[in-house]
Amino acid sequence: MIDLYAANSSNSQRVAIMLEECGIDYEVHRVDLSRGEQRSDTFLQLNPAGAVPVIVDPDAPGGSMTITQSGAILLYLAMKTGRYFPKDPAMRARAFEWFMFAASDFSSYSTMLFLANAVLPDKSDANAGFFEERLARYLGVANARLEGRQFLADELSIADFALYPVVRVRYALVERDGKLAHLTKWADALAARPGIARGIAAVA
Ligand SMILES: N[C@@H](CCC(=O)N[C@@H](CS)C(=O)NCC(=O)O)C(=O)O
Repeated sequence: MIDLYAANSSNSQRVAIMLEECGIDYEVHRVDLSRGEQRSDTFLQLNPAGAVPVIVDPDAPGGSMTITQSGAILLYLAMKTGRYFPKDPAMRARAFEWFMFAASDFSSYSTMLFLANAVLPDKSDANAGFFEERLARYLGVANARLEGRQFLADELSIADFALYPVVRVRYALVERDGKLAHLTKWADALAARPGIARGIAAVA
Protein backbone atom coordinates (compact mmCIF):
# COMPACT_ATOMS: atom_id res chain seq x y z
CA MET A 1 0.00 0.00 0.00
CA ILE A 2 1.47 3.32 -1.08
CA ASP A 3 0.97 6.38 1.12
CA LEU A 4 0.18 9.50 -0.91
CA TYR A 5 0.55 12.90 0.76
CA ALA A 6 -1.50 15.28 -1.32
CA ALA A 7 -3.64 18.39 -1.64
CA ASN A 8 -6.28 19.44 -4.12
CA SER A 9 -3.68 20.48 -6.70
CA SER A 10 -2.80 19.47 -10.23
CA ASN A 11 0.56 18.03 -9.13
CA SER A 12 -1.19 15.78 -6.59
CA GLN A 13 -3.88 14.84 -9.12
CA ARG A 14 -1.23 13.58 -11.54
CA VAL A 15 -0.02 11.05 -9.01
CA ALA A 16 -3.48 9.94 -7.86
CA ILE A 17 -4.46 9.47 -11.54
CA MET A 18 -1.39 7.32 -12.21
CA LEU A 19 -2.02 5.21 -9.09
CA GLU A 20 -5.65 4.70 -10.09
CA GLU A 21 -4.87 3.91 -13.71
CA CYS A 22 -2.20 1.39 -12.64
CA GLY A 23 -4.59 -0.22 -10.15
CA ILE A 24 -2.17 0.31 -7.25
CA ASP A 25 -3.56 0.40 -3.70
CA TYR A 26 -2.90 3.68 -1.98
CA GLU A 27 -4.01 5.74 0.96
CA VAL A 28 -4.36 9.51 0.72
CA HIS A 29 -3.08 11.70 3.55
CA ARG A 30 -4.40 15.19 2.96
CA VAL A 31 -2.01 18.05 3.58
CA ASP A 32 -3.81 21.34 4.26
CA LEU A 33 -1.67 23.89 2.42
CA SER A 34 -3.81 26.83 3.61
CA ARG A 35 -2.93 25.93 7.21
CA GLY A 36 0.75 25.51 6.38
CA GLU A 37 0.84 21.79 7.19
CA GLN A 38 3.46 21.39 4.45
CA ARG A 39 5.87 23.31 6.67
CA SER A 40 5.33 21.20 9.80
CA ASP A 41 8.35 19.35 11.16
CA THR A 42 6.67 16.02 10.45
CA PHE A 43 5.98 16.86 6.81
CA LEU A 44 9.41 18.39 6.23
CA GLN A 45 10.89 14.99 7.14
CA LEU A 46 9.05 13.60 4.11
CA ASN A 47 9.86 16.51 1.80
CA PRO A 48 12.34 19.15 2.97
CA ALA A 49 11.03 21.38 0.15
CA GLY A 50 7.65 21.53 1.94
CA ALA A 51 5.49 20.63 -1.06
CA VAL A 52 3.05 17.93 -2.14
CA PRO A 53 2.82 15.38 -3.65
CA VAL A 54 4.96 12.84 -1.82
CA ILE A 55 4.65 9.07 -1.89
CA VAL A 56 6.04 6.48 0.49
CA ASP A 57 6.34 3.08 -1.17
CA PRO A 58 7.15 0.33 1.34
CA ASP A 59 7.64 -2.11 -1.55
CA ALA A 60 10.15 -0.11 -3.57
CA PRO A 61 13.08 -2.05 -5.02
CA GLY A 62 15.67 -2.13 -2.24
CA GLY A 63 13.24 -1.22 0.53
CA SER A 64 10.86 1.54 1.53
CA MET A 65 11.30 4.80 -0.38
CA THR A 66 9.97 8.31 -0.01
CA ILE A 67 9.68 10.10 -3.38
CA THR A 68 8.83 13.74 -4.07
CA GLN A 69 8.16 15.63 -7.34
CA SER A 70 5.06 14.65 -9.28
CA GLY A 71 7.04 14.03 -12.47
CA ALA A 72 9.58 11.81 -10.71
CA ILE A 73 6.76 9.85 -9.08
CA LEU A 74 5.04 9.27 -12.43
CA LEU A 75 8.30 8.05 -13.96
CA TYR A 76 9.00 5.85 -10.94
CA LEU A 77 5.54 4.24 -11.13
CA ALA A 78 5.79 3.83 -14.91
CA MET A 79 9.14 2.06 -14.57
CA LYS A 80 7.94 -0.04 -11.65
CA THR A 81 4.77 -1.22 -13.38
CA GLY A 82 5.76 -0.97 -17.05
CA ARG A 83 2.46 0.87 -17.61
CA TYR A 84 1.81 4.10 -19.54
CA PHE A 85 5.40 4.03 -20.72
CA PRO A 86 5.55 3.12 -24.44
CA LYS A 87 7.67 0.05 -25.20
CA ASP A 88 8.67 1.23 -28.66
CA PRO A 89 11.85 3.34 -28.18
CA ALA A 90 10.78 6.07 -30.63
CA MET A 91 7.37 6.40 -29.04
CA ARG A 92 8.93 6.32 -25.58
CA ALA A 93 11.13 9.28 -26.60
CA ARG A 94 7.97 11.09 -27.77
CA ALA A 95 6.31 10.33 -24.42
CA PHE A 96 9.36 11.80 -22.62
CA GLU A 97 9.24 14.87 -24.86
CA TRP A 98 5.58 15.63 -24.09
CA PHE A 99 5.96 14.60 -20.46
CA MET A 100 8.67 17.25 -20.09
CA PHE A 101 6.55 19.79 -21.97
CA ALA A 102 3.87 19.21 -19.32
CA ALA A 103 6.13 18.95 -16.28
CA SER A 104 8.44 21.85 -17.09
CA ASP A 105 7.05 24.34 -19.61
CA PHE A 106 3.32 24.14 -19.08
CA SER A 107 3.36 23.58 -15.31
CA SER A 108 5.89 26.34 -14.69
CA TYR A 109 3.88 28.97 -16.51
CA SER A 110 0.70 27.81 -14.81
CA THR A 111 2.41 28.21 -11.42
CA MET A 112 3.74 31.64 -12.42
CA LEU A 113 0.25 32.73 -13.41
CA PHE A 114 -1.04 31.62 -10.01
CA LEU A 115 1.77 33.55 -8.30
CA ALA A 116 1.16 36.69 -10.37
CA ASN A 117 -2.57 36.62 -9.61
CA ALA A 118 -2.64 35.48 -6.02
CA VAL A 119 0.67 35.38 -4.19
CA LEU A 120 3.29 37.92 -5.26
CA PRO A 121 3.37 41.09 -3.14
CA ASP A 122 3.13 43.30 -6.25
CA LYS A 123 0.18 42.09 -8.31
CA SER A 124 0.49 43.00 -11.96
CA ASP A 125 -2.05 42.52 -14.75
CA ALA A 126 0.79 42.85 -17.23
CA ASN A 127 2.71 39.97 -15.64
CA ALA A 128 -0.41 37.81 -15.35
CA GLY A 129 -1.23 38.60 -19.00
CA PHE A 130 2.27 37.61 -20.08
CA PHE A 131 1.96 34.20 -18.41
CA GLU A 132 -1.57 33.73 -19.78
CA GLU A 133 -0.43 34.40 -23.33
CA ARG A 134 2.43 31.93 -22.94
CA LEU A 135 0.01 29.28 -21.66
CA ALA A 136 -2.38 30.07 -24.52
CA ARG A 137 0.47 29.49 -26.98
CA TYR A 138 1.38 26.19 -25.32
CA LEU A 139 -2.26 25.08 -25.50
CA GLY A 140 -2.09 25.73 -29.24
CA VAL A 141 1.10 23.64 -29.47
CA ALA A 142 -0.57 20.71 -27.67
CA ASN A 143 -3.67 21.13 -29.85
CA ALA A 144 -1.54 20.85 -33.01
CA ARG A 145 0.19 17.74 -31.64
CA LEU A 146 -3.18 16.10 -31.02
CA GLU A 147 -4.44 16.63 -34.57
CA GLY A 148 -5.00 13.15 -35.98
CA ARG A 149 -3.92 11.36 -32.80
CA GLN A 150 -5.72 10.28 -29.67
CA PHE A 151 -2.90 10.85 -27.20
CA LEU A 152 0.29 12.89 -27.01
CA ALA A 153 2.54 9.88 -27.69
CA ASP A 154 -0.10 8.02 -29.74
CA GLU A 155 -0.77 5.58 -26.90
CA LEU A 156 -2.00 6.73 -23.49
CA SER A 157 1.07 7.54 -21.40
CA ILE A 158 2.49 9.48 -18.47
CA ALA A 159 2.65 12.48 -20.84
CA ASP A 160 -1.16 12.66 -20.88
CA PHE A 161 -1.39 12.12 -17.13
CA ALA A 162 1.15 14.91 -16.54
CA LEU A 163 -0.53 17.43 -18.85
CA TYR A 164 -4.23 16.80 -18.29
CA PRO A 165 -4.59 18.12 -14.70
CA VAL A 166 -2.82 21.39 -15.60
CA VAL A 167 -4.88 21.89 -18.76
CA ARG A 168 -7.95 21.20 -16.64
CA VAL A 169 -7.05 23.94 -14.19
CA ARG A 170 -6.42 26.36 -17.10
CA TYR A 171 -9.50 25.36 -19.05
CA ALA A 172 -10.78 28.94 -19.18
CA LEU A 173 -7.95 29.64 -21.64
CA VAL A 174 -9.07 26.72 -23.83
CA GLU A 175 -12.60 28.12 -23.83
CA ARG A 176 -11.37 31.67 -24.47
CA ASP A 177 -9.53 30.45 -27.59
CA GLY A 178 -12.55 28.48 -28.78
CA LYS A 179 -10.66 26.82 -31.65
CA LEU A 180 -8.70 24.09 -29.87
CA ALA A 181 -10.87 21.22 -31.12
CA HIS A 182 -8.19 18.49 -30.90
CA LEU A 183 -7.22 19.44 -27.36
CA THR A 184 -10.86 19.65 -26.32
CA LYS A 185 -11.55 16.17 -27.73
CA TRP A 186 -8.49 14.81 -25.88
CA ALA A 187 -9.52 16.50 -22.60
CA ASP A 188 -13.08 15.16 -22.93
CA ALA A 189 -11.79 11.63 -23.56
CA LEU A 190 -9.51 11.77 -20.52
CA ALA A 191 -12.23 13.28 -18.32
CA ALA A 192 -14.46 10.32 -19.22
CA ARG A 193 -11.93 7.75 -17.95
CA PRO A 194 -13.10 6.39 -14.57
CA GLY A 195 -9.51 6.12 -13.30
CA ILE A 196 -8.88 9.78 -14.01
CA ALA A 197 -12.14 10.84 -12.37
CA ARG A 198 -11.33 8.70 -9.31
CA GLY A 199 -7.80 10.13 -9.06
CA ILE A 200 -9.06 13.71 -9.13
CA ALA A 201 -11.78 12.94 -6.57
CA ALA A 202 -9.31 11.13 -4.30
CA VAL A 203 -7.32 14.28 -3.56
CA ALA A 204 -10.22 16.80 -3.74
N1 LIG B 1 7.61 20.47 -8.99
C1 LIG B 1 6.83 20.00 -7.87
C2 LIG B 1 5.95 21.13 -7.40
C3 LIG B 1 5.29 20.81 -6.08
C4 LIG B 1 4.49 21.99 -5.59
O1 LIG B 1 4.86 23.15 -5.80
N2 LIG B 1 3.40 21.69 -4.90
C5 LIG B 1 2.54 22.74 -4.38
C6 LIG B 1 1.09 22.37 -4.56
S1 LIG B 1 0.71 22.26 -6.29
C7 LIG B 1 2.80 22.90 -2.90
O2 LIG B 1 2.82 21.92 -2.18
N3 LIG B 1 2.95 24.14 -2.46
C8 LIG B 1 3.09 24.43 -1.06
C9 LIG B 1 4.00 25.57 -0.80
O3 LIG B 1 4.73 25.98 -1.72
O4 LIG B 1 4.02 26.05 0.32
C10 LIG B 1 6.02 18.76 -8.27
O5 LIG B 1 5.79 18.57 -9.46
O6 LIG B 1 5.66 17.95 -7.40
